[in-house]
Amino acid sequence: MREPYGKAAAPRPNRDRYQYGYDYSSNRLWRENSLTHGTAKEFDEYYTYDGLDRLTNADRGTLDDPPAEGLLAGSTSFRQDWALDPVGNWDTFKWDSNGLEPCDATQNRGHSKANRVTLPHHNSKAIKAA
Ligand SMILES: [Ca+2]
Ligand SMILES: [Ca+2]
Repeated sequence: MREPYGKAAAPRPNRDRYQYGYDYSSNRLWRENSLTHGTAKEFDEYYTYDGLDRLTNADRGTLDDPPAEGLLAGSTSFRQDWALDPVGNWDTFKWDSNGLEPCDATQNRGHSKANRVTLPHHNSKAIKAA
């Protein structure tokens, strides 16, 4: 990169450097941030899919070696889960900041035959549908 007047810009250090792993269906199975390797929080991610190749889980933590083995036990620092109906609607969405039960947020939804959200619930508290 060059700045105006031909002055060379100083190279910027990388903030993140990612490597990825995929399955035979081209689903991303893991993401490793190699710049955080060996730190207290590595911010690697591991993903899970259902039989229709739909994302059902994303965990953040420290990947095992090899990464395809998943995250090291006890390293999970963030988690999201989706339970999907046959047409791909979220029946349940869970989100958690430390990866351990209980989840910080659980949202349950219902859907009409027209595929509209009819029953959103957040942490088991009903929210009036708009
Ligand atoms: Ca790592
Ligand atoms: Ca939790």
